[in-house]
Amino acid sequence: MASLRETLARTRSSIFGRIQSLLGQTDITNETWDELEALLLQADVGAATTEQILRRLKARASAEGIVRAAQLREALAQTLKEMLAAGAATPCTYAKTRLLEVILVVGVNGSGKTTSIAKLGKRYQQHGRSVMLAACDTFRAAAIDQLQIWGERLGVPVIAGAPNSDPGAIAFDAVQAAFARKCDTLIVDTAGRLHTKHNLMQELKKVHGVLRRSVHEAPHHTLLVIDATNGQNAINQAKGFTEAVGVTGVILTKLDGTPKGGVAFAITGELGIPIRYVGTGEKVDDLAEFDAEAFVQGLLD
Ligand SMILES: Nc1nc2c(ncn2[C@@H]2O[C@H](COP(=O)(O)OP(=O)(O)OP(=O)(O)O)[C@@H](O)[C@H]2O)c(=O)[nH]1
Ligand SMILES: [Mg+2]
Repeated sequence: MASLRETLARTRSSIFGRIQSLLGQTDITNETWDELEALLLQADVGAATTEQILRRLKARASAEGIVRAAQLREALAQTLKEMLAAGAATPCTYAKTRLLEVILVVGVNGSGKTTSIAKLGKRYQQHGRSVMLAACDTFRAAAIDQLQIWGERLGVPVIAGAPNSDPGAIAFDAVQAAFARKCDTLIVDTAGRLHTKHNLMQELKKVHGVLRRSVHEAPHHTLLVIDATNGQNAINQAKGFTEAVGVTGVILTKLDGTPKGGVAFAITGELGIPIRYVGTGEKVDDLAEFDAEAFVQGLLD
């Protein structure tokens, strides 16, 4: 299992490392600010969030009478942590608070939904939860197989239907099966889709609606899986999914091997959606609970 620090190596070495060297033994000049802005943009932090970070940092520097670039390091770390906390994340909890907890997982094609579901399933199991998976990606036969293979490996039941069957009907069956078998956690896989495809987003709304009508307050979590390598595109995707089904949290995948880890700041800064988990590799244990402090340290240390 890769550590968060290892996972962030590319983002750190390519860009945040340069931010660290920029903040060296010199006085702060206009160039310092310009450079910092350029580097944050390169790290996929996004224009709006970069502007926000700089505004806060300048206010902090002025309030604290900071004149040396090196002194900005700590102030920057603090500001970045605040930006990540903007999503107001309450910590992940695995305590059983209801009969059946429903987690709906959505996102564009290939973002890492099915793999993340296996990782989540294992995590919930490790906390003593009894997990069931629902294969509501009926679009590809291989997608059903993929989830079933994960189910076998984890030893958790998978509710699936025939390829091309109605995903809403599978969602309905899965809820009934979860109650019948006294499972307390149902994780629902969905087909990858572009946020711009109206009919597919309608289909996703249907699945969401079935869950909402079948279990009190469900889905209790709607997790959007975002591939960090998509950088700024991820922001528009997130907006589309949030408008369609409401997103309560993000799983940021493939942070390993990308220099675009700065997109985390854009997700919380621009969208206000908390990042819940980070994908740190392809294996079932390669999932970390998101921790703003550790994330910023992993980028700047
Ligand atoms: N390096 C790395 N690879 C990942 C991570 N998460 C998923 N992957 C890989 O990304 C690829 C796609 O993962 P899937 O889980 O099938 O993605 P999906 O969103 O379910 O795809 P569709 O169902 O086709 O929309 C696979 O090769 C995964 O192993 C991660 O955190 N890091
Ligand atoms: Mg999938």
